[in-house]
Amino acid sequence: MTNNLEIKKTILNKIKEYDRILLFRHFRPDGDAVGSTKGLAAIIKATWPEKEVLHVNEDYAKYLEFMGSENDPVPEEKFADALGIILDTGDIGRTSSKKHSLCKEIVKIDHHIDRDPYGDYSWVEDHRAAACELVVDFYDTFKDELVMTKEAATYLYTGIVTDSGRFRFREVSGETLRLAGLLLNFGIDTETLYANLYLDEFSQLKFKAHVYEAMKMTENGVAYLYVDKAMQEEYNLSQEDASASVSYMDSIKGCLCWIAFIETGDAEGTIRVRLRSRFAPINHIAEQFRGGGHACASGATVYNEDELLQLVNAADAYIKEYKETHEGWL
Ligand SMILES: [Mn+2]
Repeated sequence: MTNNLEIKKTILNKIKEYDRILLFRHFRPDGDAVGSTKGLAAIIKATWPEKEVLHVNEDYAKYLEFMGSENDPVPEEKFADALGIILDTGDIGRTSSKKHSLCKEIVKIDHHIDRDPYGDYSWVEDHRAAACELVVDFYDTFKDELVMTKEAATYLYTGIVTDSGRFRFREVSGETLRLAGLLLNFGIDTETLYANLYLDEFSQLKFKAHVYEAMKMTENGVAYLYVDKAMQEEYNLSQEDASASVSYMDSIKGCLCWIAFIETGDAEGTIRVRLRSRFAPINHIAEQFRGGGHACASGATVYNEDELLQLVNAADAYIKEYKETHEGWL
């Protein structure tokens, strides 16, 4: 823990040292990516109003629009003397903008497995439920110096709530709840937050009904679904909406792994894969198909139906073996 205190002190000093701080997250953002960057930005701005704090992202997610804007126009000349902070991004190839390479120095703050160490200063704790949890821990460590606001607390709480599956995933610890509790005391409007997270468009519910019709199940309990372009058009789905379909399959008894294949419609025939599992870590399957991620939530890419079926078969064989060699799964 002393080590982490050292790196946290270093990061605090770096933030103090620079007049301009540029924040980056991973592309195709989720609530944690947006929450951790916007939350840290809000803390820095509240603590040091004279500092320039900007978000450098080249994409956005419509379903997170309620969290507000996070694409600041930043002219090239503003990078050379700036500190770049990249949050919630395990692999530097997945950043929301490549312009981080123009920054004078880079800080990495993340909770993914550190397979691709990067940055001049790196603080990674892969047991944390969310990158937002690290930002709240950072605030808590230096709370005599840092200013938390209701706005910052709301961003950070949103990230913890979304990345932990509403405090359901195994990474959730007593510390997660303590830090989330600390945020709640800043007066977060959780009723509005959860309305933003849960309300569905009518068409989305129709899509959900379709998912339950169309999903398939292998012999050993791998549920999977292919969301082709026609389906995405029929139900007016963004890529994020289509990817979200994976979570619709998460509560089937005896099914330890569920996978959504999303046709992107690009020239290469790219099919994006979302893998999820309960009890049995499945990221090694993702790694065999150009992907990776968390033990029970990972992503991969396949390029045709053959590869799609290979992946399903690999997952099925692994789940069969897992069930034969483990007890207590449901
Ligand atoms: Mn995250």
